[in-house]
Amino acid sequence: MYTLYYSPGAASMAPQAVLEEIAVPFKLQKIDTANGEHQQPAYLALNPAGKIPALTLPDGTTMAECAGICIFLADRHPEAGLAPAPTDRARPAYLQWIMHLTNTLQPADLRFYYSERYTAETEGAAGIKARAVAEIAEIWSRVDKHLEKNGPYLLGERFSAADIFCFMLSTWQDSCPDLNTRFPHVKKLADLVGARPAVQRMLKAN
Ligand SMILES: N[C@@H](CCC(=O)N[C@@H](CS)C(=O)NCC(=O)O)C(=O)O
Repeated sequence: MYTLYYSPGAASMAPQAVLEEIAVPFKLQKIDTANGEHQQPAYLALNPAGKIPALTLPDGTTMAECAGICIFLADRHPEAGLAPAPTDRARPAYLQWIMHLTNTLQPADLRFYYSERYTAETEGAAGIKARAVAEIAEIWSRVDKHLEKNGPYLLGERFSAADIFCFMLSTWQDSCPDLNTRFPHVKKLADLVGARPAVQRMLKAN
């Protein structure tokens, strides 16, 4: 059985929604980040980076990185139809979107939520946060334009794990409070993904 180490509202949401979509048995193990459980030896033994999420596989090995976990699970369970196969023409765009989101939007969100970690001077945090807000809006704007032309999903009519990843990021709205009004095509994708029973189950646990 899979075990997903999660924290409510954290980057474990996308892997959890993917697990729900592929409908395999899995266990949720909550990590109390507010009390620093993710920095304790027991969790660091699973993920030395001390970040949420981590996933223990049925064979006992553990992996981390939310985008990697989503890609792995979608490939390991192709019957769920969450990922174009490596030979599929949609595969490059699928990988491009997940990697783009995890390499641009997600780090900008981290700079917003943990701005004090990105400066050695306490007064520097506000500027880092402000820059992150601007960058996050720029990235959402590009995603919105893509969806306007090619939506409703990142791969057009085809739903994939990339949309689940995009959905997770769209729920972090403190860093983009006007997302729903400014980026209506992102909102449309989020509404479609958020209405899926598997995603609803994930949201309930968060
Ligand atoms: N690169 C990691 C980043 C994960 C990450 O930063 N997770 C946050 C929660 S959303 C976390 O663990 N925060 C606790 C901390 O950094 O102290 C991934 O994509 O899985």
